[in-house]
Amino acid sequence: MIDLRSDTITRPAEAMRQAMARAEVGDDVLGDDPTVHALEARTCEVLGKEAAVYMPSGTMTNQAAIRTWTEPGDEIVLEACAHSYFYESGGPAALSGVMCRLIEGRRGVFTAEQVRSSLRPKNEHFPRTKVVCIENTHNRGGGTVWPVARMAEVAAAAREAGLGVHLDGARLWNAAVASGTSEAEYARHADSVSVCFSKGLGAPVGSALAGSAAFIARARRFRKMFGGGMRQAGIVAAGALYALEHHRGRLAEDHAHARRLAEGLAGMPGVDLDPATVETNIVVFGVVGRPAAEVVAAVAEQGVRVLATGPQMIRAVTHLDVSAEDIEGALAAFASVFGG
Ligand code: TLP
Repeated sequence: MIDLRSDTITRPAEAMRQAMARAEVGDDVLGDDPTVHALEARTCEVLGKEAAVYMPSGTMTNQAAIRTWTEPGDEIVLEACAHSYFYESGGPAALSGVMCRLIEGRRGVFTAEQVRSSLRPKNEHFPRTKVVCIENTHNRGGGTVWPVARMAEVAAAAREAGLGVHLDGARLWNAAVASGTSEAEYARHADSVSVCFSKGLGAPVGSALAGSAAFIARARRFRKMFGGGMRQAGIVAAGALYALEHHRGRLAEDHAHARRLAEGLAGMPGVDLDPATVETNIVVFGVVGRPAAEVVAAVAEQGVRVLATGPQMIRAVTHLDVSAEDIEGALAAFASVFGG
């Protein structure tokens, strides 16, 4: 099987498993786990933030951040296809009781002007808007990288209006490698940042939320409330720490594989894809004249797994466990299905 459904599917290799097996542990809810502390400290360094907290998933870091920024009845501003809105099971409504004000981005990226025009004056009729959320890279946008200048403009518009900025940086590592802008440089334009160790970095479990000490202290309470306080979490944190130290540098390889996949696919009849839109490890393409689900089933029969992300839309994601030969294998399977 060549599994391109997501970069979440990687399994820890031997060296990572060794690091996990050797990890020193303690009860993290009681603040005693040295490996979790080390991961949180290293995450702060990489992001240039004061404090960080380890959590089981990216969904939890995003939702805990939203809850930390708001009170029920408040409003958050997000892109219309943002993961926190689109793929987190209605979390903002259920867990924070907030309204979502949506902005239509261009492949997930929006402008400062769009932020300004979505805001309303302070008045008792309106919900209190608290935070603008940015997703970099943008998943449904197709792994889109935010130029740091655009992020700075959007952050300035948010701050002018007294709003916070939350960055869903589940794939910030990919954005940093693709753009040459460091994670810390991006994170400077956000007050809270969520990063994930179990996507491109290939760890089995976990994300971190970073920000000011006061923000993270409040977020810790919501981690506990949402059931994310883990005990001897050092075992999994060690995998995350290993990933952070060893797997960031190799992401360019995943991006090259995605580009090769996109170039191959773009030449096939029935595929709607401009390879220039593929900036990182996510390839999103349209299928013309037949349902995406049918194409997904047909390539699965040939040992290639991808996801239908819309009636006519397919997503393929490259990662640590995909080789250059796998990409050629996937292209051969697609060619036989599309008749390229
Ligand atoms: N994305 C998953 C699915 O949920 C769609 C994937 O396969 O890409 N932020 C972003 C930008 C994400 O892409 C994801 C996961 C999350 C947050 C949530 O992370 P987890 O899966 O750890 O809850």
